[in-house]
Amino acid sequence: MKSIIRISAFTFLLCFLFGSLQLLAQDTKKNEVFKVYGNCDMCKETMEGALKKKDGVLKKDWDKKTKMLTVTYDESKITLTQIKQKLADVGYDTDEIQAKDEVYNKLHKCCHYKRAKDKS
Ligand SMILES: [Cu+2]
Repeated sequence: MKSIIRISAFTFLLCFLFGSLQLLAQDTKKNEVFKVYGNCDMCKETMEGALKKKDGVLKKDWDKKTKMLTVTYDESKITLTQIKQKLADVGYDTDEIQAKDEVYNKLHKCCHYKRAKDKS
């Protein structure tokens, strides 16, 4: 009889631990919406392709009209700045991080969006 109590207590403890671990894991999920400069569907593909699940980006959706990118990411794996850096690496500016000119220049002609830092 004693062992049954012990086993159920153990099971209960396990469930409790597992449950709280799952809660902790969910807590690291974050949602952000921010502007990414771009033009067209090709831009959307490039941007979204740069943000990978294995790096911690769970969901991404760039709106061509509003130029707003909605991301859901795992804070324990990637930071918002790192996400913006990844976008800059493939040629897309955010207000925080700008792409290098050489990367921007390599973008397809139709993807040459008007840059925030453009003087023209
Ligand atoms: Cu484009």
